Amino acid sequence: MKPDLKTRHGGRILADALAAQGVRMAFGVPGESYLPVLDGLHDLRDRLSFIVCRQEGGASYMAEAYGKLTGEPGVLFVTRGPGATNGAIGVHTGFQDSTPMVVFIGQVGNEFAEREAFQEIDYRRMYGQMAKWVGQIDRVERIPEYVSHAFHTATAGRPGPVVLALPEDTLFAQAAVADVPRHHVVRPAPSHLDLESVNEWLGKADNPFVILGGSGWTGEACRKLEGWIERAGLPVGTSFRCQDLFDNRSPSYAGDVGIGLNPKLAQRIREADVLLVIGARLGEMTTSAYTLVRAPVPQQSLIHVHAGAEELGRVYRPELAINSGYPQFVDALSNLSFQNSRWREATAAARQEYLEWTEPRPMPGALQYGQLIRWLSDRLPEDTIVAGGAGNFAGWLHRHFRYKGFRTQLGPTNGSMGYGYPAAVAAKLAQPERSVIAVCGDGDFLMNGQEIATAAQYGATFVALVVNNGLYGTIRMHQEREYPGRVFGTELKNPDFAAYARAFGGHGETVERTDEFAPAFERAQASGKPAIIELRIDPDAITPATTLSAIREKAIKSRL
Ligand SMILES: Cc1ncc(C[n+]2csc(CCOP(=O)(O)OP(=O)(O)O)c2C)c(N)n1
Ligand SMILES: [Mg+2]
Repeated sequence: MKPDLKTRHGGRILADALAAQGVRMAFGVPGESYLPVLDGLHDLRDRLSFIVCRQEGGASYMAEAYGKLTGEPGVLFVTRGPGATNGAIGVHTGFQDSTPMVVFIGQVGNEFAEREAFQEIDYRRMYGQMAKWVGQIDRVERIPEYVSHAFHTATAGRPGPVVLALPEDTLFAQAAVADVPRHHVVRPAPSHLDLESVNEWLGKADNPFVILGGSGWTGEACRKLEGWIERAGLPVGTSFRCQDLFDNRSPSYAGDVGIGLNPKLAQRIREADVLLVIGARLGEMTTSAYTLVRAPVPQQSLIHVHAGAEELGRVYRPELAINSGYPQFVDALSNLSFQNSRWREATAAARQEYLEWTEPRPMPGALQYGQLIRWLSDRLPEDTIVAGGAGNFAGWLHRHFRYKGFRTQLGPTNGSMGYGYPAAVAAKLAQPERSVIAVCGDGDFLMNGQEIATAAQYGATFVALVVNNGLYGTIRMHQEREYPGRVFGTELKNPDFAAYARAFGGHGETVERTDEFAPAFERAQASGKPAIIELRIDPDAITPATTLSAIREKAIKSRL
């Protein structure tokens, strides 16, 4: 029997398709190009909230952070040309971070296509390299099929962004079509043979090391793996900005394998005989520019486990290439067990090195930023979500904060500035019961600081730290190393960030000394408003370990 189908316009069909896929929150900036979608979302407003943002850059980061945090595709709506171009940053981030996302973009009607009509862009070409798939829905009755395809593609194997263009005529047209049920998340599992080989290679390893990374994990899989690794006595590192995949307090945790890597940890990885890599792509940041693991044939026996078949053998020719989802691999791994006292000794030594490396050191100035990060790490609830952006200020966070559970870190592995603030907004809206903080640089924050308006509008209350050194510090550091003393294009004149927060109805604090921080943080938390604490640090304190002046002097000496 044929179902009794109601006729709906394209916008409503699309909104219903999203609800059928399980979407409960979407982010965007409106445009006249997709008015029927807004009308459809209006009907579903009790089930699906649409978070209206101030700039598509912020909105796309929010959708990305939502996808990263929940594992469900982050959904973004942007308008034609200008919206699509502003929104590209979150799509690039989602691609490099393997985050499931589905991005909808308004498109000129088919009657004007290919004329370079108002704001017209061919999104297949524009987003071709940044998305897993780019489609355009030209027939209203096929909307449910395209949406189902998009959600399957975004979540399958190695997750990533999918882009769908919505020509105006498709959205205004009417059809009587059925919804498609929720997508499956398609992930492979390892074979018996894969497990036998892992058993064999690990069994004969004297000096193995495990690296975890990537997306597609679950909290349960992480906890299970933690137990297994601790029983086996293996040392573990986490790839760049994936520090929350393993409890940093575990005796097996040896540190993060990213920028500002502990040299002793680097040596351990270089000298490992077997490297078990689960989920990490082994990208440039994780491999210290492909030096920890030699390309294309690694010096270590590499066991590479990845959910995306195309990632296996892409850079490295592994000894074992295992195409598997991570919960599936961890389940299978539980059937193996190892006892090796040499591993335990190495793990204990690696742990000791981690503890020494992550102790905050004194830095120039009255504000000891490293100590503040450690204070927060010791004091915040274990499941606090810490959203960070890109810049040297993040180095202290990576080094001194101890992540204690799955999805407590939101960071852009593509090093994209402006991420932390909107990511924190999305995190607080997605999981309001958890505490959230954002850690931003002065340059980094103002790339999306306008989203404090979104935080205020929707009641996303959390504390953001803005680390003010009056510099695009990272670039200044590289500049001093390459062209010492020739400062150019890296200095910033900043606003009063506390006043900025207040102008949006938020709470603002300015902290110049270490002992001012704790009371300022308490006040900010108690304010019940989106809060900003500006941290005025000494610009000479350029990393947790060195100063700008030391870098300059070294560069000058090396040129004499
Ligand atoms: C969107 C974007 N633009 C530019 C860069 C290049 N970049 C990397 S770090 C950085 C400076 C960061 O400055 P700030 O946020 O103040 O942090 P600091 O390094 O001073 O701690 C720049 C410009 C980038 N990574 N992302
Ligand atoms: Mg700065």
